[in-house]
Amino acid sequence: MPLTTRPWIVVVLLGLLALSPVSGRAGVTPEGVKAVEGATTKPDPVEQPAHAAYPRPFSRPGTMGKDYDTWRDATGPDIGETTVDIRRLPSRVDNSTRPQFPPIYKQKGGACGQFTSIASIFTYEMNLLNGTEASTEATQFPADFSWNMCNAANSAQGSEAHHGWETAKHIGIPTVKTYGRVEGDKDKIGLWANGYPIWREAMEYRVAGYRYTPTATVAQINEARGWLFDRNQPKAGKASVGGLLALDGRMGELKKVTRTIPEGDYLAGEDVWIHWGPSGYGHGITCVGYDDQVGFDVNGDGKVTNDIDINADGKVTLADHERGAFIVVNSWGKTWSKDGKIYLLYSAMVDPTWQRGNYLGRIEVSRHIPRCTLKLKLACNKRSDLRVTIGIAGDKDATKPEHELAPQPLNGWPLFGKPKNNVGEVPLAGPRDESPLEVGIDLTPLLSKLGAKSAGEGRLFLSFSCDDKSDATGLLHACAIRHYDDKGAFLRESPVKVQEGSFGKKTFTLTTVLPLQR
Ligand SMILES: [Ca+2]
Ligand SMILES: [Ca+2]
Repeated sequence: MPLTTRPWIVVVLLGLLALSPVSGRAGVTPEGVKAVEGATTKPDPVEQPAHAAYPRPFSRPGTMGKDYDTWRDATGPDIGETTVDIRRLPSRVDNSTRPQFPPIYKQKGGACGQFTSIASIFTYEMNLLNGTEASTEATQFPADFSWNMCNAANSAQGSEAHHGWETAKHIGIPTVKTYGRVEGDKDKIGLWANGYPIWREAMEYRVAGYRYTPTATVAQINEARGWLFDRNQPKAGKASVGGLLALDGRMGELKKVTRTIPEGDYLAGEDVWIHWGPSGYGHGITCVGYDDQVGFDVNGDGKVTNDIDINADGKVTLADHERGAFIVVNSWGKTWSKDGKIYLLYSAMVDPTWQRGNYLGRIEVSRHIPRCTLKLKLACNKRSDLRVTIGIAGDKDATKPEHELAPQPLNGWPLFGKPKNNVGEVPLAGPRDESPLEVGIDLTPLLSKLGAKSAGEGRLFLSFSCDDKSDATGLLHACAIRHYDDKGAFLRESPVKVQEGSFGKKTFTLTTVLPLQR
């Protein structure tokens, strides 16, 4: 049976999930849902095919509402739109051995979500797109850039994978070489990238779409295996290159669920997780492949089986499988579990006490060439309260904008909500640093709204203020418009004169002629 999206299944599932308490990662609950540890969320899923779903609140920003389609700008097929033919799948795939996969990292702080979503998955996908290898800092992407956008300048704060992917959608991700680090020490927590070249480079490397799917049935595991092998898009005569998947595991009391494959069995001596940890909070990890032969005798009956009802619920489902496992890369260093990797039985994905562990996330990346940008040097003593809008009009004599943009980072990242997973109540540059920050904002999407009728000169309208209820203040130090050709090569910079750029409760506005380039 071809796997197609069945809207009624999505609706039913969303309805069920909406009623379910949800455990949070490291206490992080972007939509303010209180973390409930060990809560029973739903019964074992019936055998459902793979389909896109939103297990709120961790799979997408709650502020975007229930109709937000996180895959809408991607060009590849959505989950459930491709046929999964398991006959083509090899018994083992390990994409971490590909040259596009970055080194295995050892995280220092709470950035696991960004190690998975950006430093690992984004780096791998971007290298595949670019035809490069992830062996140098110029082709690796950092955990810290996106983490500092959402950790509220608090080293104990966790983050979700979607924070990194939304950062990549909205402003992009710079390379490690340009940004300067994969992850900083504690003194770098909450610091934003200072320097136009970093922001300009970030604009090129983007996420087009991301998607979560429940993975707790045999059909759903097969779809995930197909994504890891060739994205369920076989290309005749071409080598298959699969994607990666983001996982959110529960990491308490891991010793209770970690087993070593015994002598005489396939891959003897390797470690395998037979369930998620029985306690603790979530931890972002990366699913890099699978091995259908890896198994463990979970119920101790002397056999490794997939066809015996070992959990005594009267039916044989994925939950009863003792053979077949994902290959998982952790960000706890190259020597953790011998080689930084571990096996995770497919059946561990079926866990009604750990809803997050039932889902996998994936991305499609894209390249973007900015043609026109804004370079700003700006200070504000409380970045959560900063409000900046950029407007344009196609006529240089216009008195008001036709289109406006409120860049996420210069408006307190409203997408990420309050009070957690936000920018933090700190100065714009970072904690204890009231010096100005130099940033770049891409104007290309805004300019494209003017359409073909506009040529010659238009008008730019800039507005700087702080939230109505805030005593915060700021100062615009410098402003320039920059143009690039269709290959991204720098053409020219047009400085905009700033006389007295202070703002706070009082709005500071600036308007200038905008050269329109076609
Ligand atoms: Ca057994
Ligand atoms: Ca069973």
